[in-house]
Amino acid sequence: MSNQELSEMLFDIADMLEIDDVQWEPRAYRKAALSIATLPVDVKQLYEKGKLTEIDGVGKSIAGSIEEYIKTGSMKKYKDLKKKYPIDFASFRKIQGMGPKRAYALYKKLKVRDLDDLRKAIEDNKVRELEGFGEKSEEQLKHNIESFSKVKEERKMLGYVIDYLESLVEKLKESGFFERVEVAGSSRRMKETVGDFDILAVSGKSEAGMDFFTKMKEVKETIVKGSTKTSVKLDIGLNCDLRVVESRSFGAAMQYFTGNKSHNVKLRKIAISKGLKLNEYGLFKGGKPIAGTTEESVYNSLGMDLMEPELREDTGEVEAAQSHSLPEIVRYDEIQGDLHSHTTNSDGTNSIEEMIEAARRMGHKYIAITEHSKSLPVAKGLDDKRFEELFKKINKLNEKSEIKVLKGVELEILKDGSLDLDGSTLGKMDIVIGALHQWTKGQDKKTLTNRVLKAIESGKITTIAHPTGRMIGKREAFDMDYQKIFESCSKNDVFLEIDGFPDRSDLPFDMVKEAKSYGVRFTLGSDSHSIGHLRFIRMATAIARRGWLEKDNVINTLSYKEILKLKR
Ligand code: DGT
Ligand code: CA
Ligand code: CA
Repeated sequence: MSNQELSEMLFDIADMLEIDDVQWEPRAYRKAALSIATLPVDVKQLYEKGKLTEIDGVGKSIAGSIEEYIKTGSMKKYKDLKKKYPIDFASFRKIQGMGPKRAYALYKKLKVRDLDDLRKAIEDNKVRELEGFGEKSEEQLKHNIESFSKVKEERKMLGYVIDYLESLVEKLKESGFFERVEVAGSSRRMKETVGDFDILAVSGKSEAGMDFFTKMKEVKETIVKGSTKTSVKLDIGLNCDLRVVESRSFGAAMQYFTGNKSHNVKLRKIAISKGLKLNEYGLFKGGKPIAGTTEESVYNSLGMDLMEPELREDTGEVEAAQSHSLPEIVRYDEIQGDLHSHTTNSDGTNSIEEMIEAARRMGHKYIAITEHSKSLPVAKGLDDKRFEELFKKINKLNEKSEIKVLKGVELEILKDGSLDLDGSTLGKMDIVIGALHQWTKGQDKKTLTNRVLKAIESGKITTIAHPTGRMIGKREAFDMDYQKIFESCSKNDVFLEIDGFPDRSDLPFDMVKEAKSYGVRFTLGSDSHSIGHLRFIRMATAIARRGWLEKDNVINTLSYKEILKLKR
């Protein structure tokens, strides 16, 4: 049993309970499923240590089901439901517009069980005839299947799998077969989605090392196995390449396999122009190696400064490294706290005390609690009165705690650009995050842009939440005049958020770089809805770094006191 299999089962149960109109339980199962999918350790190990309920979202009842599955290889609740609903929910979950209830309607009326059945039914124009579907929604489904089921399912969001990757690397290091093990590829560049993992190693016992690798419990299937390169399929559905290289070539190999490809192509051209040859084995002059042990030696010998992997996207970093004008990008350890989070007061699943304690353990100096506002009832948004109560509580907590809580809101920007709460409560807040969650589909580019501009110019908001609204693999960015928005943010000293929640990763890094050129500053937020999400601040920081941000461009590098002084 892999974590991935178990997680899919729990997601399935959630979907089937939703069809049965069961309240609350689907949400609980989804939460547990998500935690398990991204757990860096084997669930079975936790079970053996009696620690199942320490998994975020796993209470007694779900723990019982997991135990049953580990012991007997089957889960009664799952089996019973599956008898009623023999549907491939896992595939449908990847397609927008195919929630469990629609999947069930298609099954009941057309015997659609999986993606192939669905494609056929659409081809035969049968879906449009069903109640609640129609021609338009049939076409929409067709589009969604085409655009997302093929490409996107092969890439994974790094935020969900980075802990897993790091624990894999840790195990390789501890095996004793390798002198060095390092992550390369898109994961090293901290790209928000990754197509596969690339790991580089140095080993005097590479045959044995590769044996160890292919026998790891995370490995589902070996694709190719050799003493210098082995590729496997992992249980989380990603491939992983492990390459063993010579110590003297390690720097050149790290450079090459970190990429990206077009960054490499540029480097190779520069080498050629200097009469040199660059490849994954080193930098050569007339067949003689002149650099390659370290990455720095490779870059320096090409007349360039060494740069952080996050910058290597061929967006000007090669030229900047040549002219010694690389930005000094913000460091992970310069981030003092998290500026976007939720608790059980709105749609989060941990209490404020639990969130604070978890943030403290991470080393944060502060955390902003930014609950939703009243016009977002699906997220249990708060009105003025409830915010006032919450702030009284926060003031009390702040008195005795070393980690400070910033009082905030994720405030609905209403249909016409006005704000969801009035001045007096807003005045008591340390951070006001304006957000678009509703009425965006019906508005054209100009209307949507003006709506955001009005909020920026109100003088009442600190920052704009997840500015493009995109959801990776699910929803495109809003069509807005972003240049105007950047200009106005800069003029009014309103910040833009970099939301590190993996599905959002918003602003995207290329837009961060563009906004920076307008003089915009940024707030970083994990957008946590539970303590397990707090780790996504790292992903927000990665995007900041990929967008060339320096310490001064990022509000989270300020102390609690300095942030309070920013209040308008
Ligand atoms: P991914 O896996 O799609 O998320 O992205 P990467 O960047 O990890 O790409 P991958 O795994 O195909 O290859 C790892 C690195 O190897 C890549 O970043 C640069 C280098 N590389 C791969 N193919 C080529 C190539 O054709 N030419 C050059 N110069 N470098 C390449
Ligand atoms: Ca890769
Ligand atoms: Ca690869």
